Amino acid sequence: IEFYNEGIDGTSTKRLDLEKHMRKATMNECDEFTVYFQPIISVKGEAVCAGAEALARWNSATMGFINPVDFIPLAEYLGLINPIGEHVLREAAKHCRYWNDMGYPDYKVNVNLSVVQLLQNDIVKKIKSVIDGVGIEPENLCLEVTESLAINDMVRMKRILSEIKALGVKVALDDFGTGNSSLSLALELPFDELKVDMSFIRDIKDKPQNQAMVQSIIDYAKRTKTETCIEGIENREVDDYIKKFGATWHQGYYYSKPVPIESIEKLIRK
Ligand code: G
Ligand code: MN
Repeated sequence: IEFYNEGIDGTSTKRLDLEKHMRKATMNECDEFTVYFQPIISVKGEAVCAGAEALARWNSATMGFINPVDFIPLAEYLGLINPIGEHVLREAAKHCRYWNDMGYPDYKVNVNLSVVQLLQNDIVKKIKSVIDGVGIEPENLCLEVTESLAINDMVRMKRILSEIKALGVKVALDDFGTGNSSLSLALELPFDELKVDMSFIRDIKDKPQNQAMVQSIIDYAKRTKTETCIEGIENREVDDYIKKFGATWHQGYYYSKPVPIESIEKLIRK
């Protein structure tokens, strides 16, 4: 006996629709996928914008504006994250090169890289071709990866990340502190930057455990000459409070939500 309800049909039709339109969008040079930017603030001295994290958005001609949580997992499953991710990487690098040429030579751009992209045999070649094609300084590009790496072959991941770093590109461990193996992963792989997950930050003022954990992560990073970025800062109170931890960068809605290119240019010129 099989049970049927309208919900099953509804979701599978919607998923098929999404899939159909996503395939079509990737065949059209991915131009429906735009890049939003969220500023990353250097807090070592006076707070100044140091660059931005690039975040993909899908502005579908037929389905409207679709958020990453609703299309990235499917794009990963279908392998379409490869062309989409490469498009996002190229666009982000182009904008960064532009900022660098316009008098901000140290501005950097952080781009999220899915583990599906990292598993492509020619990923290092692809990254190199973006850097060379766009002409961005490799050290102004930072690729963010997550712990989902760990479920794959560690030896292979170590080799790929080392090859990426050999291009001069920086590598960050995103959402650090969540998942099972983040500490061992940080020890095992050569990261330049740890991004402290926003779940530690939300109620940090009332949670001594969170304070201890964030301070420990930053102390560890300092000892190992790794940079740190605290994510998910939503208000001034938290921003002021966490300054004492001494991270390299702060990021979050308090400074700005992810915004389209025109808006980020106004923010970074301040
Ligand atoms: O996994 P990663 O850290 O790349 O995720 C970034 C996501 O976090 C983006 O979708 C962005 O919109 C969201 N984000 C960025 N800053 C904040 C914040 O201050 N609060 C919340 N709730 N979400 C944020
Ligand atoms: Mn990220």
